[in-house]
Amino acid sequence: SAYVPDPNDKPSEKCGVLNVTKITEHGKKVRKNWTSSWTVLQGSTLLFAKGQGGGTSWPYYHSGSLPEFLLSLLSNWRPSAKKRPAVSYGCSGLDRASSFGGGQSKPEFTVDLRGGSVDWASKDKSSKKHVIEVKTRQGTELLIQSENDVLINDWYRALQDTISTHAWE
Ligand code: I3S
Repeated sequence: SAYVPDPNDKPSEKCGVLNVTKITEHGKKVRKNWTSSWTVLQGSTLLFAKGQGGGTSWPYYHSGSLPEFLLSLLSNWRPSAKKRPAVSYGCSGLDRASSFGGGQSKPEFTVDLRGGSVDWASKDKSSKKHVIEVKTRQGTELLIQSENDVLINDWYRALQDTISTHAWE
């Protein structure tokens, strides 16, 4: 039978530009590096992409050491990763082009939200307003922020929904 969209269905993905920084990686504190990032919530995965040009740069989008960065380059060159077109994830290319100046972008990093937590960040985490703190089961902590309070409230709700509907198996 043909697929009939249910008007009550929530969109399965959400995307937009947010300011983001890691604060912890593998349970270890890392230096903040606020970056404006194309952000996609797809299922239980939260993905951050560079805005323009694509590719991976060090140190701007990588809080690890140089050897770790080189390793990440290697793993990005797996044939399986190569086959995936750069535009296969995250809302439409148009959405990205209109809000982030176009160009192809590659995922910079992804986090699995299953079993994680989302909360408003306390004042000691950042001096910025509207800051969400995301903690993952893998020991990554992120701050995401927008000056737009409507937008950030939408993200807060979407992230909360994701965590409550995608259980950790
Ligand atoms: O938590 P911190 O250390 O006060 O975070 C600030 C720093 O990352 C700062 O850069 P330097 O490490 O070069 O000082 C950033 O410019 C600030 O934006 C960070 O604080 P906020 O409150 O904006 O998250």
